[in-house]
Amino acid sequence: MDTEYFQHKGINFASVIYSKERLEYLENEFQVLDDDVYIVTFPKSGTNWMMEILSLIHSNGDISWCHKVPNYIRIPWLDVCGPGVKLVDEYQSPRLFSSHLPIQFFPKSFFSSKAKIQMSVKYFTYKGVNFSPGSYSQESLNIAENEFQVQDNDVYIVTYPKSGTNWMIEILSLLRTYGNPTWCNSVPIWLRSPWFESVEGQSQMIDITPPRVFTSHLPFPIFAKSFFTSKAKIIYVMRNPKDILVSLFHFSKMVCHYKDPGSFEEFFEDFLQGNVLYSSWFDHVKGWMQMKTNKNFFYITYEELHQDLRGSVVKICDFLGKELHEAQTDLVVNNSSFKTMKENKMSNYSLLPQDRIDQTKGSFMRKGITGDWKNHFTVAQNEYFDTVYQEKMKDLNMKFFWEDS
Ligand code: PPS
Repeated sequence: MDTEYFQHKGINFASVIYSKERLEYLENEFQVLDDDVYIVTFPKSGTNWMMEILSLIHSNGDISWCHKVPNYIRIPWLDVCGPGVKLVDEYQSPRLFSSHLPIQFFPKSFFSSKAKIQMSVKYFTYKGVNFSPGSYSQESLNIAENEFQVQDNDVYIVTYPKSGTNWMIEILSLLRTYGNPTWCNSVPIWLRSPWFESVEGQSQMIDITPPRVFTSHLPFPIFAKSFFTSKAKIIYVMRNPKDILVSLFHFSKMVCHYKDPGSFEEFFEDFLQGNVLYSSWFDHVKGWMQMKTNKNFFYITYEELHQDLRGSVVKICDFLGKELHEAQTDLVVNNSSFKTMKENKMSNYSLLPQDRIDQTKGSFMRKGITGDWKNHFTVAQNEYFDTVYQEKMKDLNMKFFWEDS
C-alpha cells in the first residue's frame, strides 16, 4: 500500500497517522502544563532510545515499568492520531510526550509555559565519518561515492564545513554570469550548486544544466569514485581551523538537525577529537592535500580570499580557463562581498524554514572575519589547540597562511 501524504503549511504528513484537524488543535488549543516534558526529534534520530532513558529516569532506574508497559503508552505520541489521541488527552501530570512536530506547529502554549523539550539528534557514521540524518542517508552517501557520474566539465567546490563554501559558490556563480548578479539574486545558493552527497542535493541536481558546479563536504577517501577517472576539476577551500571551530559552534546552535554543541569548552574538545559533523578537520585537510599536485585540483584559503579577493578571483579564472574583462572581474569581487551576500536572501539562508535553521539564534552570514577565535579562546585553550595542531599536521610539510597569525 502506498502511503498518502497531505501538505500542512508546506510540510508533508502521512495521512494514516496525521490529520489537519489534529495538527490545528495541537498548535492552537492544546494546553501544555508546566511540568510536561517533550521528546522532539526528526524521525530516526534516537526517539525510542530517549523514551527508554526518560522512562527509566521517571521510575528512578526501576526497569519494571519499561518491561510491563509499551513505550508508546508510557510516553504517548503527541501528534499521532488513533488511540494515541485518547492517551494524550487523558494523560495525568507529570506528562512525558514524544513528537516529530516541526517547531512552527508545536503547541503555542508551550512557549509561555515552563515545560521542557528534550531534543535528540544522533549522528550516524558512513565509513567512519559522522553525518546528520537531517541531510544525509547511508543511501545518499553510497550513491555519491559509488554511483554518481562525474562529467568532464564539472567543477566541485570541496570544503570542510565553515571554510568559505558559500563564498566560493557565490564567486563561481558570478563567474558563470560574468559578474552579473541576476542569477545570484533570483535562485537560492543551494540550487545553484547542490551538495551532491545530500538527500536534498541529489533531488535538486536533476535541474542543473552543464557546466555543472557541485558542492561537497566529503572527505577524500569517500569522494565520488568517478571523479578520479574524469577531467573534472576541484576547488578545495580551507580556513584557519580555530575560526572554523568558532563558526561551527555558533552555527550548530542554529541548525535544528545538528547536535546541540553544548558549552564552548565541550565543543572545543569535540572538535579536536573529530567528534563533530564530518569528523576530523585534520583528516579532511590531510586527505585532500594528497591531491595538491594534481592539475585538476586547486586549493585556496578563506584567508587569501579575504586578503586579496580580486587576485584570488583571477587565480580561480586561470584554473578554470575562464576569461573575464577587468570590469567583469570587478563585478565578481563586489557582488561576492560579505555585505552583498548578507543582504541577499538567496545567499544568506534566511529563506530556510524555522525547523531547518532557527534564525532567532543567529545568522548564517555571522561575522565573516578572520581571527574571531581570539575573541573566544582562552590562552590555555589556544596553547592546547596549537599542541594538537602541531602533532596532527607534522607529517604534512605544508605551511598555511594562518600559521603566522
Ligand atoms: S557551510 O555551512 O559549511 O556551508 O558554511 P561555509 O559557507 O563554509 O562558511 C560560512 C562562513 O563563511 C562566512 N562567509 C563569508 N565571509 C566573508 N565573505 C563572504 N562573502 C562570506 N560568505 C560567507 C560566513 O559568515 C561564515 O563564517 P563566520 O565566521 O561564522 O561568520
